[in-house]
Amino acid sequence: MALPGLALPNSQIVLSAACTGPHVTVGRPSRARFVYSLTSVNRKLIVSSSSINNPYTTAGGMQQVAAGEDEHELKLLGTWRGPFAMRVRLALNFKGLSYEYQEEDLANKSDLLLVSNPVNKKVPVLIHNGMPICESLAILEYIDEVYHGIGPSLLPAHPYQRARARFWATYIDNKLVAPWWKMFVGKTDKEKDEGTKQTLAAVDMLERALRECSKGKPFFGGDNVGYVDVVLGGMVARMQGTEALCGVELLHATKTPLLLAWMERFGEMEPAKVVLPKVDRLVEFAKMKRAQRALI
Ligand SMILES: N[C@@H](CCC(=O)N[C@@H](CS)C(=O)NCC(=O)O)C(=O)O
Repeated sequence: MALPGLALPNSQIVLSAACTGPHVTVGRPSRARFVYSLTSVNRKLIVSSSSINNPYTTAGGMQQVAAGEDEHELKLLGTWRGPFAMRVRLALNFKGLSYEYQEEDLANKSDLLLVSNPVNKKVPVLIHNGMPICESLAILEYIDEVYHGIGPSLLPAHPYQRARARFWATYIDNKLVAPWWKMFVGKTDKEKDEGTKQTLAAVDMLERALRECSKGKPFFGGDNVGYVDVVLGGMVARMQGTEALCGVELLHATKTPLLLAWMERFGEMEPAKVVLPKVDRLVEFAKMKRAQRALI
């Protein structure tokens, strides 16, 4: 697709944020880049690979960023197959924000990743006007605060509901994402069985959480996709691939009817559809990685 923008020196590209196509590739040959816009935010987007002001390593610290400022620059370092970067892409897409996406090779991390997240050296990292933000849940909150009033809010307005949403997001990380990994790559059958039991228990609990949080509406966030939806949304492809990868039926029409319907509904929404990996591709890749691990 042609880039509706103007190339500038020093790797800078100015785009109209009103680019309408779902995918605009801004290719530097070595790394995949991706700029996405769902709605036309009436602003200019500046995409740049210029210097990074790192609040984790420099005394300079974070500058105050005014929400709704006229120009912004968002770049996300991620990986297509992980749930953590995926939740950030989902959040950006649901809020209709344009961003540049850089796919990281985790076996050969870019200098930009290493300098942006020198502590954990992990993705995702969101770089906003040169300021890196690390840890997916912190990034989601940052996006929601800085772009308050642009697109739907992720976190609820009421502090109590906000606390509950954060609780379930942490629950998903600790009780679903981590055990799922154990179920998938456990070193022994015992470890895999433990992972499977814990994952299934988490799914049951999330069915109850969805019933309570949604109050009969389609999402954890109620009528709209919210914080917990995008956090769990990062796991959708893995959940859909679980049977093929682990031989376990994770969601069940009678045991977890709400979650099953949620997953289908979520996966069909345009902001999710354009970014969620194809399940077959994920399954094939994950099997290959697991086989490589077994040989080590
Ligand atoms: N708690 C982190 C987890 C991030 C994470 O584990 N990222 C993985 C990819 S899915 C990673 O970068 N791994 C590279 C490594 O461990 O070296 C978050 O929520 O952002």
